[in-house]
Amino acid sequence: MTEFKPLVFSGVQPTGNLHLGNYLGAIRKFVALQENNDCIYCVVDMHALTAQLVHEDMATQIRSITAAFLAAGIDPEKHIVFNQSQVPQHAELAWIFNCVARIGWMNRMTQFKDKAGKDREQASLGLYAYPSLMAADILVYRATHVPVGDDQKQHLELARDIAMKFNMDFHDKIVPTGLGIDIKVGEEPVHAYFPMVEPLIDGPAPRVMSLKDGTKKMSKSDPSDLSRINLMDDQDAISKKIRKAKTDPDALPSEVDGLKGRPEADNLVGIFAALADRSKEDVLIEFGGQQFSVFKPALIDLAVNVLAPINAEMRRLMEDPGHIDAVLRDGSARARVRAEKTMNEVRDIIGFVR
Ligand code: AQP
Repeated sequence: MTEFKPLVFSGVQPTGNLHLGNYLGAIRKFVALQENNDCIYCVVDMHALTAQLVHEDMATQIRSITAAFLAAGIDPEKHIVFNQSQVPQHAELAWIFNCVARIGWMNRMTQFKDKAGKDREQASLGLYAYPSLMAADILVYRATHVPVGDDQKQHLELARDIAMKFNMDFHDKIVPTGLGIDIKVGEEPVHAYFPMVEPLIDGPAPRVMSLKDGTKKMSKSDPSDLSRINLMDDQDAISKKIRKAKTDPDALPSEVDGLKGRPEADNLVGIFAALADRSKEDVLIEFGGQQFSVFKPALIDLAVNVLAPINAEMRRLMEDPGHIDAVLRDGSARARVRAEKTMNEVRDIIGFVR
């Protein structure tokens, strides 16, 4: 059975300050994966239009996410760093996927329900079709692995459904053109053009929660800035936010089971573990039985140590927007070559004349 060549793809929206959840759930994993993989990392600026059309600071936001990628340690020469709107093939494949995806599938997407809120009639068509563009982002490179936070799991399942339906519907077109390869879906071998993407969601903090409410995801759009640690926060802000983070009155347990029913404690231990590259078990061996008055200062020191160099490098990079734009132009040119190859093959499979 032929395998798809492993390729990592992921993206981040330029929709506000990057926070610790984006860093631990996504960007930190991007950095680790680049050691042994071919990687493509994208600032998904077209996705940013789905919830809000007009962004006065769009260009700055795009540069800021790019700066975060570079400051965290992503190598834009060995890998590809670019912004989505410079590679129109994403939108072209998304249209085809809009015609592959079923309305019933889209209706099940919980992120649409959350983001559209009560007034669904007023949500943009783009917000509804967001997961189809996300599938195109990944599959226009026929990427196989996608590091994301836990909140994106459902969208990746949809990307697999779209890939599978395309593979099935065009089965007799893929085989004669010789463009597909054999993959195994469960026990069944299937001749496929698009791979079944694998989400990479592991680690001790796959879903970093709000510092104010351990049952809510840490999010850029939370109106309370105290709910999140921003990558651009200085030492004082980080320290204040962790000191004010909601906790319960009990000491930390010695085992992970003891975190059940204690969402805030679980969240802070998960953050500590992810920042220190340790497991939660290991962190609790050190801090089990201790009060938050001991744990929080240790977490502050750790967070400042990890985030301060990234913060300083992001500020330095942001002073030279010309350099950031050049990185994006170069990455986009290389991404376009790969994406156009896929699109030519997709056009042939569909039967478009070219
Ligand atoms: N709280 C989180 N914990 C772990 N991972 C997270 N991610 C986002 N929030 C958390 C991951 O970060 C990557 C980029 O996310 P995005 O900016 O493209 O979209 P998002 O998930 O909509 O981010 P936000 O911050 O939550 O923004 P809003 O407030 O606009 O909804 C993704 O891999 C995501 O999983």
